[in-house]
Amino acid sequence: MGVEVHKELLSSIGLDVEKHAKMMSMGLEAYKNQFMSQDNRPEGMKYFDWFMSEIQGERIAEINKLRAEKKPAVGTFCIFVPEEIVVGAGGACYGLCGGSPATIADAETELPRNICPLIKSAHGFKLQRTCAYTQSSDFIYGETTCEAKKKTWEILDKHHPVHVMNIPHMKREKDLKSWKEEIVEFKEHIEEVTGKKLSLEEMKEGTRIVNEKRKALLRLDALRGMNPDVVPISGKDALFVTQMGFLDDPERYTQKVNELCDELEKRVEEKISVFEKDTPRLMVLGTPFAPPNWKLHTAVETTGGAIINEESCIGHRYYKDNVELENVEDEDALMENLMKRYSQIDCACFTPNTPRIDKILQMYKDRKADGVIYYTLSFCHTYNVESHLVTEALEKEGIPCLVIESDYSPEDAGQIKTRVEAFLESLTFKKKAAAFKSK
Ligand code: BJ8
Repeated sequence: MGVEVHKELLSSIGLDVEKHAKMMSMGLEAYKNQFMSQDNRPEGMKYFDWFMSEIQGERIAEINKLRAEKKPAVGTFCIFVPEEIVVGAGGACYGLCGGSPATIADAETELPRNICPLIKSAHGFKLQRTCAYTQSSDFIYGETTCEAKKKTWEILDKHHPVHVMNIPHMKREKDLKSWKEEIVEFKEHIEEVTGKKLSLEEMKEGTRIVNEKRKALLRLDALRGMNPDVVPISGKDALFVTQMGFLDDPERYTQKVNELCDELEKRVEEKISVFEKDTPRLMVLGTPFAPPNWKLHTAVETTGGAIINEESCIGHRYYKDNVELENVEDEDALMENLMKRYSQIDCACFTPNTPRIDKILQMYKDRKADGVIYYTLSFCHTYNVESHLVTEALEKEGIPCLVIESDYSPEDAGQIKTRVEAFLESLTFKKKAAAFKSK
């Protein structure tokens, strides 16, 4: 199994097979060291370990089988993609590689140095032809969320077809109206790719499947973060499970996440925690963690902290809302409900974006967290600027916060660890002082 078995297929989609194999073996090694070495992992992680070994092998074969049946394959870097429509058409909608420093130097031959590493990494994967997902895509879904992304699509389109959806930056009535039109246009684009009209029933079925996936993830989120005395799974494992939700077949994935959650429920009942009692519980806020970006989670959880939630697009922002299906009798009603669901995403590209701040404060209280880390990728202006408003609100509530800006290079890993260490120490001190006071 793995990439070796699928060498012929990988080369037929234009992948640089040799370079790809080297990168995969490094990725698998990193996974082994950082994930499989953790103690007391839930049994249910075995499926995800297997999936990691087949991430660019068996799963790519599945996607290409769908393509051979004229089903769409759509790659994306953003959660604004109406994946329900792709799934409804029987296709695959997945996140593309964009979390590795190994492709950045190549990307910088076409893109400026001082833009966010996610965009450069993704662009570099296309230039190097080392992401089997990108190579398998009928088209890449682009959106107009940030300046760097929307200009990169014009350059990326020279190498691979890109369909750009205009995401408004405000949520007034006229903006929402145009958003709905964009979703209709996306659906028409899928129909062009497949050469077949999509029925309402197909789209409703796609919506049902994706709703179930998000429900399973929300269940995982609650199990890992809402029980103050027990953390039944490490933050790193929970992050990895969430990351794989952007790649795996949605129905199989939902089943596996629910199986994992059944096991975690038992662990909570039996008080089986992967962290010692009184380990500081941290929420992470900010920009997405595209795999293999595990730097922050590794730093926190090898330093004595537990990450109990990601307020991020590879995290709570992705699965917090579902699409209403009740009483949907025609296509217009479904498009309206899709628009309503997607416009609840509180990405920092919107102005104003106050619901995000209210949500963060509520999440903090619900999870009885001890502190937060506001994480932004370097040169992500929207999240970086918004951190001012978020930290101001946190400060008012007396919530301890550490702000970290980082890229994908391993160079600042030591420095991050030191800052996290100092932060955790201050939280532990605070906790002890509070316990002493209440005696
Ligand atoms: S909905 S957060 S996935 S846009 S980190 S590329 S914003 S400069 S990833 Fe995002 Fe969609 Fe919003 Fe989520 Fe630009 Fe910032 Fe880079 Fe970003």
